[in-house]
Amino acid sequence: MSRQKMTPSEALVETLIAEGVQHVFGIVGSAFMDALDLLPAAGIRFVPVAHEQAAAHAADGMARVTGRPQTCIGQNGPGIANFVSAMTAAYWAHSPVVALTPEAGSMGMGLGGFQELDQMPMFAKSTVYQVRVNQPQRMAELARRAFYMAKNLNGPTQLNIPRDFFYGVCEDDIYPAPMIRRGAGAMEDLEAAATLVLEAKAPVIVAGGGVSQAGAQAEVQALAEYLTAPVVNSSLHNDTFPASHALACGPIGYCGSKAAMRTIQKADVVIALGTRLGPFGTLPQYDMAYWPEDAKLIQCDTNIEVLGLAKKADVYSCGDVKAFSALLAKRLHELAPNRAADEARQADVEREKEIWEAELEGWSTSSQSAPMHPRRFHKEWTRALPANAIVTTDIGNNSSMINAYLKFEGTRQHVSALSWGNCGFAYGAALGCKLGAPEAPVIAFQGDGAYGISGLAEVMTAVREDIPVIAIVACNNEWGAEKKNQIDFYDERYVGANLPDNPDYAKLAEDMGALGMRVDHPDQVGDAVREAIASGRPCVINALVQGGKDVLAEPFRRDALNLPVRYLDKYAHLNTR
Ligand SMILES: Cc1ncc(C[n+]2csc(CCOP(=O)(O)OP(=O)(O)O)c2C)c(N)n1
Ligand SMILES: [Mg+2]
Repeated sequence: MSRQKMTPSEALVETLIAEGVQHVFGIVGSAFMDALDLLPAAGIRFVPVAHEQAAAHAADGMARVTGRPQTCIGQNGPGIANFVSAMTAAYWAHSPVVALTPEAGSMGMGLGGFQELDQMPMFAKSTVYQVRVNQPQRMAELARRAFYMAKNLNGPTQLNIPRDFFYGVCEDDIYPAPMIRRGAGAMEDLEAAATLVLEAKAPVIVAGGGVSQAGAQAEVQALAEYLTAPVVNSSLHNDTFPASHALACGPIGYCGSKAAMRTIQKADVVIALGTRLGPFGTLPQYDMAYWPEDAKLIQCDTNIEVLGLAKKADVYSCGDVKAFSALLAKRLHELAPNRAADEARQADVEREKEIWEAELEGWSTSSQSAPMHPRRFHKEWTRALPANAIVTTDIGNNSSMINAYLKFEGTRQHVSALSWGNCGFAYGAALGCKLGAPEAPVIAFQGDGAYGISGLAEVMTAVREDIPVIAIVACNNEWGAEKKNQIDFYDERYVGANLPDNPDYAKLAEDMGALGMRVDHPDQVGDAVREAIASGRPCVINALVQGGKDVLAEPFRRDALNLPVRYLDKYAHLNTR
């Protein structure tokens, strides 16, 4: 488009079109009526939600499955404040969400008018870029910049728009922001990595979220096969390496795969691809301090900020993991063309996997009870998923347990709350995933507590907007993950940890116009999942599972809790016995 006369609302909407945006998630508000009015004619679907948090989660989920920036919008003040938690989830997930945040009008700002709050500070630490449109004429330029930064810094951005700046006249040339290629990083770093890897006896690859985002699975696989290097997924990224591959060990981290953790424990060189190696995913698990402190470390990431952040490495490379993996494999072939496959290592990986699978099976099969043993349930529902299923996962004890069961062959299939760890993530994210990948069954998995935070209300959104996501609610009548802390540290004194008298979420779903199913026996689970997928309707599976100390998995933050110490007499009975 050459320069044309248009309004700022038109400039914004035309920029969305140029960026390939087809959906805007939000709740209607006077602050952006003028732009909203254009969306249908622009071919952009406005997707109204029940709470703005879900709008930002949906944009995040959609961005994660499509790899393209996605948007949310809301009313200035309270509507935009409702984005904060979800934007932070997107920030730590490196997800390109562009939040369009109308704010109080420029002439009234600072007077304490209606719905007024400075909207920049609240996103300062959860965006990679934020800008306030300071002149209506700059709408297209600054909107394009918000997309440029979201794409190239791979994270959420904020375009803050005083509400009167939707009106006026501008002259604009509309075009999409460029995507800048990074390449494989510096050649010196690649050479140093090749040298280290060739000396290694037991290299192990950590495939992080960046592998999925960069579409680097094939390159990582070729590298792994050349080296006979086992591959572990970083925590909550079970979709970064095909689970059925002979070298795939599963995820390290909380409730992950013991095979992966025992394998990385033996590494002499770790090749960390697209991961910050944060504490969330490298802390001891199952009483196993598995991180190989003495191993050499090669870390490649496109984001310079995460290099060396959590672990000191021997070689850093700031590059695209896809290009880096391909070029590293090519260089290794040149340096050692006749390297043979390491059969002993392959056999070791197979042995570790067999041991772990047998142990997990032992935890998961014995019970036939109703309500179900949670692990038995997780085995059944994960087994019933088709290969192309996308699963969004929440935070909680059950949401963590499933890390050992969720297996994926492709990328962009595991969409989790990651290190922001907010209960109430899964359902909103699933709405966006489904719109981004309509052909894939999308499952939102969460506990009953998390479901109450935001999933429940958003079933209305799924029905109204005909977005057939399937919620699985692990109903154990407790905030299990936190209850486990009260079990282990507070002598089973439960404060706020129980959820008595839960309603039947299946019936509630039916009332809201969705399909509702209630399962309480393992034999019902597979059929329920298959029926839900076949129905093509929004569906809620209320799964009654056992809770309490006999079944809850170990707490995650054991490292961060102390046993209680009380000095005042009135609290003396609360001392650890
Ligand atoms: C928004 C938010 N509030 C509170 C917490 C603290 N928290 C972490 S896990 C958890 C319990 C989750 O319970 P539920 O969703 O029922 O799953 P369960 O642990 O029972 O499987 C809570 C309250 C959190 N992570 N996020
Ligand atoms: Mg629960």
